Amino acid sequence: MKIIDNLDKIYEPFKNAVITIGNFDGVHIGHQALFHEVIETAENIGGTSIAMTFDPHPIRVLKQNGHPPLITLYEQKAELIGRTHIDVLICIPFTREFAALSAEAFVRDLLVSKIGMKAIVVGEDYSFGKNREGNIAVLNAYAPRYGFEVIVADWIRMSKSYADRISSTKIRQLVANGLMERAEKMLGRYYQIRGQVVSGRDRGGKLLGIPTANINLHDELCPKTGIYAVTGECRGKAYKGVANIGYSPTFENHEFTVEVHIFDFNDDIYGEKILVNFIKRIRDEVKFSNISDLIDQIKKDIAAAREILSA
Ligand code: RBF
Ligand code: MG
Repeated sequence: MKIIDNLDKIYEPFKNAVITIGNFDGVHIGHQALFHEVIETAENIGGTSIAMTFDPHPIRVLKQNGHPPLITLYEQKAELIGRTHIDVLICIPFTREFAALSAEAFVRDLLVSKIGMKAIVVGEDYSFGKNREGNIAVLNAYAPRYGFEVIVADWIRMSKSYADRISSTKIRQLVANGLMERAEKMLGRYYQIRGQVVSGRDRGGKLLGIPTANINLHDELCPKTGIYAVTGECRGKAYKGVANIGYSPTFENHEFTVEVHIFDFNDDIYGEKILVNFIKRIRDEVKFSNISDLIDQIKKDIAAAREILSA
């Protein structure tokens, strides 16, 4: 997949461009279905399959405060879109100026003239452009004028029920509630966070005999506090482990941490990048009245996680 993150680097229109546009937060199975429709349409007309997305996420630019945490930051999003075998990812640096573009200017000047769009694949509720004035009816009106086809893809649902539509909002709620297996079904993969290993309180290894890698999260969605069976990757090597997200209430300072105890592992990985896949939530965090009860419980968690991960 070719990645273009600057529109000035598009020197000529793509051949028979088939395009889908969105934030694609999570690159869930609904998004994946859109990409496959784009790829198939492009194959039929000997064209180029293109996904267009935005970074930063438009709501971060347009809303002053309070945007939902993201399921996928740009790096992972680009990686997941690449796996679908889309030919080109165009990432638009989203600015207020870009947001002010009218729907017609966006379609005519950018999509048709610059990119060479011959077909656009959109979900049923697609809207775009300044004040979201563009929608499917608008696209259908422009289609004959500017010479492209509009393909509306059905929502992907988990069941036949309308309420069972897959959406990034639902996945955020599932993750925030620790319902990792349900999130996994909608994502088509495990929910993953990425971060850097930072130095912790040095309490896990020394006091409890259970070392943990503390992870510095950026702006991603964090699963509900609690204990989880996890897998992951660090230094290109796969691992299994158990994660704790929360405040370690047994201790005084109640500092929020995301930490992973990696099985059969003792390397120094401070500063390294780590990926963590959340497989299943095991329990809530508990305040223990003494450290040896905490250690006993963590040993049980490790056994439970090993069992879950061996299945
Ligand atoms: N701390 C608590 O206060 N209560 C817990 O229930 C608890 N469960 C944990 C489970 C696992 C699998 C791990 C790795 C840690 C847990 N911790 C818990 C956090 C523990 O106190 C922390 O790792 C050490 O204090 C080191 O920072
Ligand atoms: Mg630690």
